[in-house]
Amino acid sequence: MKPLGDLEGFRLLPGRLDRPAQEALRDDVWARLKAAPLYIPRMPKSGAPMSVRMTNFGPLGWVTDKDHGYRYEPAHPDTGRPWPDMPAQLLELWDALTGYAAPPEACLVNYYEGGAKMGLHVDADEAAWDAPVLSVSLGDTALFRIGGVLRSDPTRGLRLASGDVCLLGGPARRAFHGIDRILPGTSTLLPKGGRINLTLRRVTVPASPGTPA
Ligand code: MD6
Ligand code: FE
Repeated sequence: MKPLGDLEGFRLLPGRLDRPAQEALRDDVWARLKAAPLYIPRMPKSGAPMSVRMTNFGPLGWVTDKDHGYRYEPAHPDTGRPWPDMPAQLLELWDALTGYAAPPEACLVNYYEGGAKMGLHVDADEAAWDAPVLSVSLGDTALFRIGGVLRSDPTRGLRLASGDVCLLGGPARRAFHGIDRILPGTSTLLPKGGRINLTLRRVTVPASPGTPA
């Protein structure tokens, strides 16, 4: 566990997944991309394409397009089919690291190649704000940037390498963060290079025990 300055709730677990675990997870992701192909997400209103390609696993998936903006949907926007199930390893990692009483509902898959990056943002489309977001990195190293709860807060950069797991929980759950760039040639995990980031989120507030359905 590594506190980030005063950013309580941020945890970086370098090398949490060893090489065999990374290979198994890569293969589980790969196998699911046939049913849920990577697509180019578009920004709300402008319709400008993002530089990463995306897909999702699990009962809900995070999507964005010109007309309807950021939201969670139960089906792939191109195929109309439900998202594939979440790899078991990811559910185990969630249980082992979050201590959250309910399983994650969405696994967003971000695929970076070439000059792909992701601007500073807060993951804010989930009703379950009390649940952390858990991220797993595979492939080439990324330069990750994280600041505070205001976009104008000072930021710091750190590297996310293949097999690293990071958690944004507590106050850090609302911190601005993004990916400046990917460092090509830093991993042999993905045959064509690039980087895959998997972020697990709880979206809906779990029913509390004893609440009538
Ligand atoms: C990425 N990660 O690593 C983008 N969000 O490609 C995120 O946006 C992220 O790493 C929430 C929690 C952890 C993250
Ligand atoms: Fe994020």
